[in-house]
Amino acid sequence: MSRTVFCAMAGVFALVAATAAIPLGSPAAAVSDSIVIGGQPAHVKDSPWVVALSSRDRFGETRAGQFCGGVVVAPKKVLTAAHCLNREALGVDVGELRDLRVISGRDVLRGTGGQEAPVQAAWSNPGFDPTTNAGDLAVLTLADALPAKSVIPMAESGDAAYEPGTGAVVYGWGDTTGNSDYASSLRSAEVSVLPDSLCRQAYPGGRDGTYDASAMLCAGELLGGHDACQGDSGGPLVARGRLIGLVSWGNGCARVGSPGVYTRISAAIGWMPGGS
Ligand code: 4AZ
Repeated sequence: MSRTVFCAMAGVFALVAATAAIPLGSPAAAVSDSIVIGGQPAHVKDSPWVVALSSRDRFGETRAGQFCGGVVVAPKKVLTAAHCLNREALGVDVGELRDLRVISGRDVLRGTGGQEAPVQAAWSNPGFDPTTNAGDLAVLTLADALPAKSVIPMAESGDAAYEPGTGAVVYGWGDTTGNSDYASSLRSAEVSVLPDSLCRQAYPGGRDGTYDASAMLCAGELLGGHDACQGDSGGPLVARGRLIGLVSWGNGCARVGSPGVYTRISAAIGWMPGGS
């Protein structure tokens, strides 16, 4: 993960936790010249399916241990990115993470609203390819059910929500500037589903990664300016009231000509546990 494309804020924090306050390495370099992601405050009362993943053991108390986003797709089932849970991101195997929690119903990370649910089981897609980022999806099972109103439906293959030009919204507590200015309260940014051809062009392979339309979804703005960034990984991309993507990777954040790349939900419904 030393190439331009780097997606886990988790990795940054694990690094910081492990080595104290050293300057950020390649992740910061990847986004240091990016522009703001162009978001605005969002509220879980309007988007109750957005959750934060937390481990205070690994990432400290400052942001309630937040290191990635997630999304509730069934009362006991939360989707996130596989790269959020790998050893590189966490510094330990996810099975060793005793205090992995799903924070729901809370806008302000350090606030007391909502709840922190322990994770009963974590399943990471064994087919996830950390080199291309294809198949970047994991499923967390909660011991206790969240309210049914917290669940967002997943858009199946052929759903109009995947059509290029469709307006979509991405949510998270990630970096708002590309300079490690992490949000303390939930934010959202409006983007558009972009044609696969744009991401194929932007990410033809090699240094900036390889876009695979069968597993990934391209979204952003033609002129940049609105995007997900570090710390947003695993969080939802929503269009027409349905989940179409999970924040996965990109070249920096909000750069012209470097759209965001998302895990394509329709491609995973068939093989994710309990997906169909
Ligand atoms: C990340 O590091 C990350 N602009 C997430 C999304 C994007 C870039 C990086 C897309 O988690």
